[in-house]
Amino acid sequence: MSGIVLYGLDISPPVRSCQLTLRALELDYEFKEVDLLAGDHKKEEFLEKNPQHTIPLLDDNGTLIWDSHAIVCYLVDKYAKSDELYPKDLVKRAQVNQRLYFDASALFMALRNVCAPYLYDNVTEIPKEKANNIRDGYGHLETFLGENSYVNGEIMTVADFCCAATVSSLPAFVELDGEKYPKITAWLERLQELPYYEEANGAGARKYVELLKDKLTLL
Ligand SMILES: N[C@@H](CCC(=O)N[C@@H](CS)C(=O)NCC(=O)O)C(=O)O
Repeated sequence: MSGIVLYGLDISPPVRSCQLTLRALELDYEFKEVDLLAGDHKKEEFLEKNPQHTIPLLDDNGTLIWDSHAIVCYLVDKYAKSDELYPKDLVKRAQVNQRLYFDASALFMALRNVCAPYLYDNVTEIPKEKANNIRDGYGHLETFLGENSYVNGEIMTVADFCCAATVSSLPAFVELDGEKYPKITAWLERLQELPYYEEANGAGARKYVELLKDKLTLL
């Protein structure tokens, strides 16, 4: 064992982006399940490690890091044989960071703002503005992809893992219309060809969609 522990749940999109990165880097790791619905993340033992009580949480031989975007960058910087997944070049890195922050602040938040009220407070209606935030996220990503194979050009980076983990989960709330978003659809199909995609993201994303689809009503 490498001494790397990932705390999470496979239905969680940001946990899955870390799993995609760990698998892309061919790193061994232990997966410790944190059951959010059972309140594991609010227990003293977990709060001591991550006072923000979010998953994923990485424990790399005692170094604790949370927020999936920080985790995936750290993993590539520390363990990758090349900088392809998270370039060291200042401009390229800034461009990848832009997509990472887009996922962190817009795309994933559009999902979380619907999912969390349902899971924790049984809010079963999706107000128009929250559904529109999801549609805006799809629209921006479609534009970013343009004629490129990946979100930052022709080379796959950790930004693809973060955005894909979220986008493959969003159909739980707003359908991803292949005719309206052909670039996103083709990009997801491209990522699905990765040998580790299904285990790291595909299965968990399907579970997430099955768990939540049709439980909420669009207003
Ligand atoms: N920006 C964070 C978001 C993490 C997040 O919100 N995770 C959710 C599960 S998908 C969670 O831990 N929710 C429990 C809580 O916030 O108390 C990341 O990328 O790691």
